Amino acid sequence: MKRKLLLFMLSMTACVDMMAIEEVAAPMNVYARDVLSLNGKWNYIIDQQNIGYYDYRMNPTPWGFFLDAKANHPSDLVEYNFDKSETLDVPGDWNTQDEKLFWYEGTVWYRKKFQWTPQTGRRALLYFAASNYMTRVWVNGKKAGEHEGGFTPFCFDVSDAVKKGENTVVVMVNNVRRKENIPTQIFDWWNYGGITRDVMMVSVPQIYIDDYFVQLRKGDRKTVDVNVRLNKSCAGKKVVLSIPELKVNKQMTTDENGVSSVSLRIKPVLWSPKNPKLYRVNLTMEDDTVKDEIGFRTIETRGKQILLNGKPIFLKGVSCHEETAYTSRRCNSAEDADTLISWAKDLGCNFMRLAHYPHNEHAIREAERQGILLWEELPCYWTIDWTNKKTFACAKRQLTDMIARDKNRANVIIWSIANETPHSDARDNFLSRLAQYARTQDSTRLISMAMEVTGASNYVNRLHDNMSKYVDVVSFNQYIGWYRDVNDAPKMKWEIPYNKPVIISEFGGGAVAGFHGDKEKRWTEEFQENLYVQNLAMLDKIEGLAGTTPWVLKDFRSPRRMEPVVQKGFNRKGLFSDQGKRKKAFYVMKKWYEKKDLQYKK
Ligand code: GCB
Repeated sequence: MKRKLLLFMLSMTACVDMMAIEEVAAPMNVYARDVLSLNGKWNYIIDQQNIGYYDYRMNPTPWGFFLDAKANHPSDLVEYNFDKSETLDVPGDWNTQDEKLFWYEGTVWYRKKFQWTPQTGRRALLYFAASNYMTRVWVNGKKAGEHEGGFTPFCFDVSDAVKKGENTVVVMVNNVRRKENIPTQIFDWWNYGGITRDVMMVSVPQIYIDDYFVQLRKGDRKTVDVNVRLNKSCAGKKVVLSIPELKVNKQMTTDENGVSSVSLRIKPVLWSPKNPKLYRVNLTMEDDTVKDEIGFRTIETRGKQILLNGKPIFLKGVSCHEETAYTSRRCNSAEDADTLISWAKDLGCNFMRLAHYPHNEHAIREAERQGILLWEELPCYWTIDWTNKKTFACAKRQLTDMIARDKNRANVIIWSIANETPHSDARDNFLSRLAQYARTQDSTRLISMAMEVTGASNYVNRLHDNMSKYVDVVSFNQYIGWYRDVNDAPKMKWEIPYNKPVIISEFGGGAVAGFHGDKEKRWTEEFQENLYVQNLAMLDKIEGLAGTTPWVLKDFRSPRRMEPVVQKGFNRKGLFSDQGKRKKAFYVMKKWYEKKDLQYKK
């Protein structure tokens, strides 16, 4: 009995333990918390040589820009001034906000002032939905922490750094491309830099619900597995889960890890593209309540089929970058996502491949509300530094954070771990560990990756990839008609020796909207149209084809596409132009999807 009491007291001290400024897990569903948005105008300073961080011997300087110093005396020397500097909008990439920064790859310092009132018994977190690529953060001159990776959230407990009244946050963002980064040095999209997503202060109790997973068990449409984790290892905390519409009201108790799990029998109306039904779900632990909207559905494979809620589905998809319609900047809101989703819907899609990195949470939720299934992807793109341990750790961290953020979203059905990676033992080792790890984080979704055709002789396209045994869905990109003669398409046969569903994760070719001519003439809409006609006829012959995500929804910026007459800095493979004009291939694709609807209705 005494021992029990001692253990309980020890666990209580662990619970209320004061924390230093440190990185903490980004709380699940942050938008539903008590938040103060720090979005808006931030003063910025371009720092090509990192003088705000290193001295002239390249040692970190204690007098860096993070101090946000002022010259208080006429003789003071301060060689920067945030107050007098221009501003950038946050969230937003820096490239499209200031002409000087369009091509810039380097460091930019940001500063924001905000009012804060610390509340007794509550902690203050500083949350970044993402900033690209390397980020360092200071609050009132104190270092909060650093983060690597441009597309996933991160969060610091800054309770011990904030004060009543005016506070300052200074952020150093650097988007230099490096061989060891994820993504690596080269990639076919614009390297948008800056604080590209929302920033906010989050007020939470000392002990709060940090993470939860409320999802139907794989293959079981009536059992929901619930797992709740507190931010601290506190035993004996009561957590109440309620789903009013399903008459669920369940009290759970945390174990010594601050975790509580339960399985419940429910009879939900299942979420599907046709009926994207979401249920209000409330989780309460003492004075902490988190409200979410969660949909229930199952996703599995059976042989070469993908089953949604137990029934075969054809994934009528399209690939898409996180770049806005019309303005071609980084997306960062539900409205930005909405336009792209509406274009995908016009095409007849029920599925989108969010290439080639995790997109923002607003986009995921908007797609969920609108019944669009999603493929989410890690930026393990092309030839990354397979043998570098830090690179693996970075990829694993991005995978953890992507799954942690979106694992309650009914529309997310596929975690993709890579795109077009060259075969080698080192790559297999790296990616197989990622795939296995993904399953430990989420046992309910499908794993895939965009592979490449490994050999084509005598018009037989072979897909032999050691990674096939680690994925649930075999997906690959192929560019017959663009990087290879379109007249080969009718002769093509396929060798895909796996009893798994197949997704063609990319095919397509470039065209300039409004440029017409012969179908043999590259860059005309007719060339692209013919390419689609030939490709779709060819894809129809693939046994086990369960979906396609043609490349790509809209023309997007890429520094690899600098041909000055047609490309002008854009990859022109869009079915829509960057200005939203539909190209002829759009109608070919749409018609093919209409045909699929009829086939799948049978
Ligand atoms: C690919 C890549 C994609 C490129 C595309 C292209 O295979 O996965 O990122 O943009 O080809 O346009 O060449």
